[in-house]
Amino acid sequence: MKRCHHLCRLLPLWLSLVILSFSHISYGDNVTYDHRALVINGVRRVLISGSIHYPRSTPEMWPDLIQKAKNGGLDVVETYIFWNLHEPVQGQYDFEGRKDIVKFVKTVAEAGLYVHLRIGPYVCAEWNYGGFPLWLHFIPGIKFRTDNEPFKIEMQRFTAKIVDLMKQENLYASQGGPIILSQIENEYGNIDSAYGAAAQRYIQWSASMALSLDTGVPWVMCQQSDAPDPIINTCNGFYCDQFSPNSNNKPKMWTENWSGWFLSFGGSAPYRPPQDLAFAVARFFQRGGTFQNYYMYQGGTNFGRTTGGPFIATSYDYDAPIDEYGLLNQPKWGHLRDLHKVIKQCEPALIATDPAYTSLGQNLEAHVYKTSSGACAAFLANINTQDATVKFNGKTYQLPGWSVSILPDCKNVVYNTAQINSQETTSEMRYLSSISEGTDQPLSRLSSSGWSYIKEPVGISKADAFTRNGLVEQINTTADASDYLWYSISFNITMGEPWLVSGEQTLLHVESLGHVLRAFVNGFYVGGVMGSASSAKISLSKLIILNKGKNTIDLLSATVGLQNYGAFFDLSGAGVTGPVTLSANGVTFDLSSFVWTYQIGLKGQDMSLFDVSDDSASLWLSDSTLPMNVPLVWYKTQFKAPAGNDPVAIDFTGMGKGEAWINGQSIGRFWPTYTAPLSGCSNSCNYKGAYSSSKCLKNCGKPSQQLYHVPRSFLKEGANTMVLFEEEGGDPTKISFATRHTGSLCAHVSEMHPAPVNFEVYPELAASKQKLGPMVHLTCPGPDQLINEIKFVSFGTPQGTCGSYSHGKCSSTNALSVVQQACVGTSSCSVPVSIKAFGDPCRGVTKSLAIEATCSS
Ligand SMILES: *[C@@H]1O[C@H](CO)[C@@H](O)[C@H](O)[C@H]1NC(C)=O
Ligand SMILES: *[C@@H]1O[C@H](CO)[C@@H](O)[C@H](O)[C@H]1NC(C)=O
Ligand SMILES: *[C@@H]1O[C@H](CO)[C@@H](O)[C@H](O)[C@H]1NC(C)=O
Ligand SMILES: CC(=O)N[C@H]1CO[C@H](CO)[C@@H](O)[C@@H]1O
Repeated sequence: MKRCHHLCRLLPLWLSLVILSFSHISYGDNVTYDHRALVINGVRRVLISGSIHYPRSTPEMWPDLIQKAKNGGLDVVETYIFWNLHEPVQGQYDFEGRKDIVKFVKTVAEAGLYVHLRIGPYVCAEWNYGGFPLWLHFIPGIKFRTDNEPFKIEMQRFTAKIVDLMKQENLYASQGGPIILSQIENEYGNIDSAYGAAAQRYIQWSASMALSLDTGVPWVMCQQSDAPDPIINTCNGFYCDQFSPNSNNKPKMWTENWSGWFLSFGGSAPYRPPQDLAFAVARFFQRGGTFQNYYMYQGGTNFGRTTGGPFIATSYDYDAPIDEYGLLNQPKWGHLRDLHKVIKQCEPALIATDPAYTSLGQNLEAHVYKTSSGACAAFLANINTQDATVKFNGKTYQLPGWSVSILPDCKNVVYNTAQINSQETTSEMRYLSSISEGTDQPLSRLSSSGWSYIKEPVGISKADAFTRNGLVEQINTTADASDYLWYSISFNITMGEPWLVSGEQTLLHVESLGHVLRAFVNGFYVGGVMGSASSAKISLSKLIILNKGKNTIDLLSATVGLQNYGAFFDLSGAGVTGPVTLSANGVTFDLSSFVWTYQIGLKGQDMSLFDVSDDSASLWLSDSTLPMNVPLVWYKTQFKAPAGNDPVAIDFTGMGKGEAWINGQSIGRFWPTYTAPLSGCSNSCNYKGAYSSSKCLKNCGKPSQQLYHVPRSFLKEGANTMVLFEEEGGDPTKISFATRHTGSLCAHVSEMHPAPVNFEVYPELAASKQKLGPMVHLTCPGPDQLINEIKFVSFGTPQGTCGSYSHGKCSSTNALSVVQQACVGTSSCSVPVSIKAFGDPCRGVTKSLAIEATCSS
């Protein structure tokens, strides 16, 4: 692929298309690197990259996500390759549907972007078992991620398989395709000390194995300071400006810049302020970086049982610039787009030279890229949290705290990371009623009459159950064929046992490696416990009542995503490893080493109750006594898809924990009863100062995840079928549907310190700027939309954030009519922030203009 440089922008569109496609067929790109940058066809490049993982959205969503990435200023789309998706059974490959990596790479190419293919094949990624297929664990003598022959054979085979697949389709840049980079291994340097001397041999082997595959493009290893030449070692983190590669011949590359953070069941929702993310990116380019990748640019959804863990949530939104549903996360997306634009303006200077550093005071830094041919770009950073005034090249500049100003001509600030020019939009959920009728009124539920059910038996019900002496580790036993393993034991009692109180009561105590445990005694549910992302281990203690004669204890152990990170993560176990005891009066009876009966998975799974094409229809009961708030029930209903094209979500409020299928496709585990801790959140997070994954949290005390994405492509016209397995107990009639859409459009600009304006990004402001000073500019997000309502406007001292602005003490009285006149009925409008336009409601006070508007088509 050839990028469109200035020359081809001047050519008629058809001609440039011909040239582009001609070049695509005829030439390969020569991708190399040097000390400054990746070098494509002899030209050093500054590249902005973003992660979009193909299986976390759908092929129907890919073109739109990639176009939004391109509009956001990305040059490169990065994805991992997920081995366990593609080879669920050893030697049986699957590249269909969401797994169609070739189609994904071609879709990126069609948009004119490059691809960074991170093969791993260990990927971490909050993905089940870090991307490894479970069968790998059962290969005799295998040890993962070290100098171990059986492992290396499999790793090489799969890596070669992927490289061959790409080569067959001519997808490497060297063949004329979009792939300019590949990654081998992943963040091994973080944990390799645990593997001793073998770690080094393994890294050497990984490097030469990758190189032997002859992709014609460079390989990288991230977080691997000893990456052997010519593999480029790269940085992952919230900030990477202090990073340097291990050789002066390698460029400074940032392969994972965490745009937010992932969500866990039981955790609050992390977010990262756009000002801090922009600051981190600007600092990286300020200090010599030339390639940076957002992890994630669009996070998406962990469908099915793909989440890692334990306890990674189904939503993988990540507070990324494009949200889980594919809508722009504003103002983050726009603020970064503006940043990418200015970095591109600096590209000629950035690629030419290393930056020259001068101190402008304590924690005040200037870096200047200056070429002999006259190109000059400067970055001025204030790493303090207080605002500062600095002198640079004889001029005075205001630097807000914790910000970088970018001067693409070394004179004029056109971007500051702390000052957001991009308008803000809110994304909202619109609740729908009685889906079965397809109508569209707020906040109603599915009718209870629409549900049928099947009860999942407690304990052993399948013919393939088996017995073992003692307790078994769960993952070794189920090979992750299901989340569930039943542990069952029966015994006779006389009622004279010393571990019974008053002949019948005893304390049942169970120790488990996790992740969730539910106990049933003689068929009755006595209680459950769950672990958390920080500690999967659990123990259950319940007083139970036993009968004379035969008693049965059934323990249901469930996993919630297998471990994906850490040294030897593949060996961290799950399930009831004991002890399991009964006790009273200081006497303990240990059941651990007795004969237990085991059942892998559920009867309903074996019967494919989630599959709509099944022949179980006659088994579903639809009597008036729909079981509610009891564990182990399968529920089924039919519904009409919400009208329109807006993304769809299900609100599982009322349900406990389980998995949901729409027309046979799993949308993932639901668990609205697992709530975030009550504390640790703040209403507004100060972007100033170093960020960490626990710094900015929201949603405290609320369900970690209440809304679950249903891709439009899972739905069809007419009747759709939803099947739920409820493990804990819930009320399916409380379930509701919502669609996600862009709500209000907001902007808030001060008359005194407006954000610097880059006229290349906002050309419409160029004409008026000189005359009128600061402006508020609003544009409807949709192509055929017009501003239809001004929901809020204040010129004076308004407060609050988009969606909840309020008037301050000072407020102009004619603001509403001025803004209505300028904006209503237009697709975009500009309003000056000045007393000329609004009059002066409070002399001597610095005023600002805040507007919230809505658009309609
Ligand atoms: C690719 O580019 C490098 C450096 O720019 C150069 O040394 C090399 O000869 C080129 N290879 C081909 C095949 O053009
Ligand atoms: C319990 O007692 C019954 C008869 O009283 C016997 O058939 C059964 O095998 C015993 N079960 C166990 C687990 O000992
Ligand atoms: C699973 O079994 C293997 C071999 O039998 C053992 O080495 C490993 O520790 C077991 N895993 C767990 C988590 O117990
Ligand atoms: C060292 C570290 O925390 N690495 C994490 C970086 O972020 C990615 C994506 O969230 C994780 O997969 C890594 O574990």
